[in-house]
Amino acid sequence: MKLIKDKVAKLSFVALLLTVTAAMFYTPTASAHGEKSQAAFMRMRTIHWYDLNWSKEVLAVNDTMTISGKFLVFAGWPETVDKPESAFLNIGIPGPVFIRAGSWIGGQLVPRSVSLELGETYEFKVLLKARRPGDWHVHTMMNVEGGGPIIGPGKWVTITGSMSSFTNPITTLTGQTIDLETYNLSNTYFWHTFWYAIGVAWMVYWMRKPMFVPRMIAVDAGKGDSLITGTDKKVALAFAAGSIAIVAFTMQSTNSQYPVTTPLQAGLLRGMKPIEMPTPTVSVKVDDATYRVPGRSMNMTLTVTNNGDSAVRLGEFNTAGVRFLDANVTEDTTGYPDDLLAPEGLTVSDNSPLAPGQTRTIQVNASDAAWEVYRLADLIYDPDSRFAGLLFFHDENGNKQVVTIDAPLIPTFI
Ligand SMILES: [Cu+2]
Repeated sequence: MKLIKDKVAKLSFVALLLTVTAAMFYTPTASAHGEKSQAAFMRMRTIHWYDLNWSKEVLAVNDTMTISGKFLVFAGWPETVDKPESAFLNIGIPGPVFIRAGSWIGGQLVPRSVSLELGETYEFKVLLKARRPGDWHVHTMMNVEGGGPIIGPGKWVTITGSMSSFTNPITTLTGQTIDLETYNLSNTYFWHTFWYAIGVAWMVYWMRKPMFVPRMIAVDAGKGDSLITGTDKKVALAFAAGSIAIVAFTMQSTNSQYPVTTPLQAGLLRGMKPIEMPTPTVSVKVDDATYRVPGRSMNMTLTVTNNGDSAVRLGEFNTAGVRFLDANVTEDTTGYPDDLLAPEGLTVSDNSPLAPGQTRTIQVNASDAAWEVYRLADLIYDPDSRFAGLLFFHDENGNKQVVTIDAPLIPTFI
């Protein structure tokens, strides 16, 4: 009996060790960071990110890269998300593995929150400087006050090198060049330690003598005054006067060491310059749109009219960052994130060139694992079964034009 017990104990121990080891080595790599769990219709009907470009996929610590592109603030903005009256162009990374050296909307530096208009398209650029080695999934994103984070497509970027070599030099308007990575750190440490030590010294001064029971007895016996001696009063005065003197003196010396300081710069930036988008010469009417539940595709019936002077073909449908392409018309050359790119995801019933002046009704099928992986299929759980997206038409000269579509998206069940 004992033998069996020992064996069981031993085996349990081995099992425990294995579990712990397995847990230590199991590092799941998430391919999306937050956006998948957000309501599908919100992702489809808020901000459309497109023409994205990541200038690098691998870079060393201290090197810079840019993420640039355009975003369209969808006109049919959901009710439960405040209008982007006050929004902030952010970047989605796990802490400052990069630092944001600059960000621009329409050519203007945007270190503060900005006002965006529904229906407008803006051009943006973010300059990132690598700080921490590793593989990072870098997202463009927009924080909307009263709305939350609106997460754009994420792409894996690798940083090599060593974080200890990271520097962040800036030259102030007083002509001094400092490294923001370490600037003022020793000063911060010094003053916190200094005042902490004074606090401790005050406590230790009183803790030298018995603290509780004898004092309680003395107070109870009506001899409380005997507990504070003349020396104690002098020491208390020294601490009080000393503290005030140190504050006054060091404030003065700080002011003379840094004679020019300004308050924190803040305030909403209005008047962001949108792109003057040419009125599309292709007009599209969504006759109906459905998706299979369960399934990984959506179908649309579109009536397309070409009012331009060059024949066009449908090259892409883009919704919630997922790009469905018709490989016969276009291919991606920007290194768009694999998991969001369906290079042959778009099937069009008749995608022959649509001549100027012609109208054609087409069946369009957008199909890819991304529909399920990114949980756009979870629209079935949303309280507003409508979608929105961008269609890209290509003309004979290789010009591209964008048409926004939106319509109800009706589920079909098997
Ligand atoms: Cu991510």
